[in-house]
Amino acid sequence: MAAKLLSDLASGVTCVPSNYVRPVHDRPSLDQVEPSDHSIPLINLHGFDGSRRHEIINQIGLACQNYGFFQVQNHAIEDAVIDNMLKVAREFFHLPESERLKCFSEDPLKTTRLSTSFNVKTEEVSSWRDYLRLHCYPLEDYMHEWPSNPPSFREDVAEYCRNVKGLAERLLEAISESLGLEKDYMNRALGKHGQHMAINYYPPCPQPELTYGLPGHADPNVVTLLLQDDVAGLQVFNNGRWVAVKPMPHTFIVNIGDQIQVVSNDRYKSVLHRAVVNCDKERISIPTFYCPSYDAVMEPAPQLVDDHHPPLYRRFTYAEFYEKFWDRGLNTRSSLDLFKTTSHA
Ligand SMILES: O=C(O)CCC(=O)C(=O)O
Repeated sequence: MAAKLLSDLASGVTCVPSNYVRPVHDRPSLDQVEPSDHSIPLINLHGFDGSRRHEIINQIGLACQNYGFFQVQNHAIEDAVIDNMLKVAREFFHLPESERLKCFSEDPLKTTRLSTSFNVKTEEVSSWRDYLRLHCYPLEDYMHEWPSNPPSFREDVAEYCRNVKGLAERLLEAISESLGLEKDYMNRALGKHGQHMAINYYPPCPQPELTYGLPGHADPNVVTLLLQDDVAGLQVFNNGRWVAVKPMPHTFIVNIGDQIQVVSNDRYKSVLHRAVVNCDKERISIPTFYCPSYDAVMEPAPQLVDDHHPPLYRRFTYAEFYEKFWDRGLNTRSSLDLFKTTSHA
């Protein structure tokens, strides 16, 4: 039987199978990527609830305007919570195939599932990635579906999720304030809130110049907090070029998603990013996608609309947006285009 997961195929191949090979015009061009140690702003959150709040909000506002991405340190999440998350993620992907496959599904509507590439039902070329996708809020609704092997999986991941939720809410306060909105504006716009995570596993790849871990895409949600191990792979599109992000231990990489672009009426842009792979090392990255609940109604904040800044997007429910995102696949043309007001489409 053919392997369902890339990790069970990758170790036995010396060339990239043809269904992973991108057309020549759509390859990573790794020699043209900007290798930078200071690729995206690094923001120290120490003092956010006290003396440095104003300064931090300014830094976050500038990062959202100029990059759509930033990194945060001193975020108050303990190192042990992060280390346990990365450890249990690696242990999961090292389990025997038969054990991992218990969670396998190609149905994007399933709230806990292991899959491969992005959307195997709709895409033409596959991506060099396996992933475990979990819904994580409210925890008590989903935890019982999660893998029970490794034995500490549920406990370690739940602890991580609680911590990341707290950080996401504080960042959303900062982003709201940086736009001149009330600090709870964004949190209120999300309805009952949603939180999903992916545990991405990128096996070593014999020809990384031919394929992607994930091709360029913008995130459909509100804000993403990415944790990665010590292997580089994330690249961010900035000023017309791809910039490699150097991994830093216990640091989160934050990017604003399409819904902040909508609420901010395009003051902040949801930016393209991608993951590339390498010949030698497996890589793990763990994005937490902080989302509106499916019934939340998204639209530009009325305070950011006036005669000079007409609304650029129509009202829609997040369910409507999310469905379009999965159906379209990871195209570089954003799903946002489908929700523009007619005069700006
Ligand atoms: O692996 C990475 O660094 C990027 C992951 C990502 O963009 C995603 O899962 O949507």
